Amino acid sequence: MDWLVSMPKVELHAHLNGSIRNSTLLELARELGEKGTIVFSDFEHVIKKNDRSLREVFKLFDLIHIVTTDHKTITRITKEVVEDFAAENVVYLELRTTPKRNDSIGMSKKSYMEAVVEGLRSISNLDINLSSDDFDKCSSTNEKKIFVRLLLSIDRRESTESAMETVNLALEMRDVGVVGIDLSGNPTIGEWATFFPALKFAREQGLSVTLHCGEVPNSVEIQSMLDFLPGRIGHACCFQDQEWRKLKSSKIPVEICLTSNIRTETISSIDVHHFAELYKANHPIVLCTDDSGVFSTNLSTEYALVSSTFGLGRMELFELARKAVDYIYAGKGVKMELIKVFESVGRTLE
Ligand code: 6MZ
Repeated sequence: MDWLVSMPKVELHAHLNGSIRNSTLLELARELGEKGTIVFSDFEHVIKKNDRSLREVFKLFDLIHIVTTDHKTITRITKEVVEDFAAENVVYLELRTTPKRNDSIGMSKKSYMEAVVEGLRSISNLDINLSSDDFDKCSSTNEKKIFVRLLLSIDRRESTESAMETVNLALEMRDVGVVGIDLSGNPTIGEWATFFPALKFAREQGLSVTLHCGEVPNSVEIQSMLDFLPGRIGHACCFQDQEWRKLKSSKIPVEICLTSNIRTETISSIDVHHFAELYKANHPIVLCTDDSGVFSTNLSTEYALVSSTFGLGRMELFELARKAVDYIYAGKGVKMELIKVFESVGRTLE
């Protein structure tokens, strides 16, 4: 495990609010309980529950949003989440979050995202590189270096107009590290046709797009999503034979979130997870955490799980981590820097 923690890693599927530290969530919930905004004991029980259905997970997210949705808290959790990923040697992080509007506290989607960016900038003891394409341009000499890029999520509850607003915000924020758009949220809600115009526009404007795809069986939607040819998809759990064939021929990289899929009972047990089939077929895959806070995991643990379940050795785990660099949404300069990082560690393994 120590070795897996020290290995450089790339995280491409992490939701900000799902990655909140348990200790922070409990602290914030306790404070709101004292103010009478929530009943803390209800909250405590839900947070500590382990195996939740996918529906229960989305109920939990609604609770988390009550606790986290003010500017100061968003700034705090962004800082903590990046620090946690850096601490386990994640060298490139694509962090995704849903810009939220809350008129009662004067929050717009834009001010929400500004709070996120403030969180990134407030990290003083890390070499955090937001807009530059080159590690060497970092001024400080701290040992931990991490590139962070942002994806703006469209929640499946949103309207076309609201989704379009998020895409326009992403375009405005390209110079502070926004590289793409994600479609996420409760997969039993919303229609592909609602989001399609905004996603198409995003891509036409040069943003990368990743989609939560096949979290529940929905053949029509899965086919439409694969036809869209997104840059990556997340999960791909409930695919039929025909969809597997289409996915494999498309070579669309899949963000694999093992613990999340097991905890939400989207996959019945780890040994039958489609990781094995995609890995054997040499299909592009990247191991990710999804919601490290909600599912009590981290990226090193996900690699350890692959090792213990599917028997991958050190070289194979390292290759898996290294190949993820091919699927990042940041530009060429960042890719080159990451290749160098992996090359230098790779030499010590030969
Ligand atoms: C689909 C998910 C998710 O955006 O508030 N989210 N959407 N499937 C999943 N796997 C179980 N995990 C998280 O982070 C939390 C939001 O991310 C999406 C949900 O919309 C959730 O409300 P942000 O930072």
